[in-house]
Amino acid sequence: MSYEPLFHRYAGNPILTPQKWPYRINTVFNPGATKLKDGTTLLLCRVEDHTGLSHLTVAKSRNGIDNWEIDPTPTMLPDPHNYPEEMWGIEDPRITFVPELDKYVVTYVAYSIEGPGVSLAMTSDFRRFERLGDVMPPENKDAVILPNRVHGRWAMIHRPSTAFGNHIWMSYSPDLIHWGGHVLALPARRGGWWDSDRIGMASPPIETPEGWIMIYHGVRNTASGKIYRLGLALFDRENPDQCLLRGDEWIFGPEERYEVDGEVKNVVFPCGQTIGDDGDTIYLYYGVCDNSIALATGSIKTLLDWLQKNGRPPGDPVGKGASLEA
Ligand code: BMA
Repeated sequence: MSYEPLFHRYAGNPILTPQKWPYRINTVFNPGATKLKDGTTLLLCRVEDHTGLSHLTVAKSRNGIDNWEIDPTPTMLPDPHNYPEEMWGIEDPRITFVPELDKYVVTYVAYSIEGPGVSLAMTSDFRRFERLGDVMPPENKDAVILPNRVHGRWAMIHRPSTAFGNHIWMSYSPDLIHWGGHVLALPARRGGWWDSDRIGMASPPIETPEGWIMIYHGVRNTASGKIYRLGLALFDRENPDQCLLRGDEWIFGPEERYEVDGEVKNVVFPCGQTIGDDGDTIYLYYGVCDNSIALATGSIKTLLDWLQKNGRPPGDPVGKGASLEA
């Protein structure tokens, strides 16, 4: 192992597989995660059926590890009749509990015939979903909103793709529907870096007294395909589009057989985490190879220590230490 192991894989991985599903599916992966008020862990899983299109289904567990109760039928199906942007399915949900609304806000990819965009829905019970529709047009993915307003406005992290790259941005809104004030928050690096092809937020950022910890996925294009790994950055608590520190090395990547080989090779892709009762333990839920769901645990304090030791401040607005990355 060439890097400090900040996350520890659960020995019983993968924890959710297509074989364990109550109805016939192809794959289950990339779940959003949250802890309900009664302490139950809820995963909103991306499920792909044999058409190749995805929907979302709830799995719940008392301890967040085993004895998952899975909805017997799809929980949230695409609704292309009312929301044409969902024509080719809905994918990769991320969940934020928003105290001001007393609701969960789910950001997800709506796969339209013009490409993937970001849609938003609100729910109290993960049974009924109130859709707000497409809030970021294609091509855009990997979105989540912060739980509280920032200087009076809602804040969303997202990842537009353009001919100039696939970078992480933050945008602001008075009403969760109209978004502006766009800021480039974290660029993909260039050249030979592990995160040079594209980056996107992984699980929602974790608020700490030192700032927001962002676990992000970074992709490298190799001769045998893309490799999805995870990196760490720290953002200012009051001004969360300002990156304070970014680590150079990836901190987690495909190593185990279930992370290396599957429907899509070499993919670890978290969309959610929960925090343990000690306030420190991170339960990171991640899709593996677009096939199954795995669990790894880490510690907020250890991630912060690692960032203080290994992170470096951004060099300029278009790339940390541009001289190093160019
Ligand atoms: C990304 C997303 C993820 C997927 C990954 C690897 O672009 O579409 O849903 O897990 O590719 O295929």
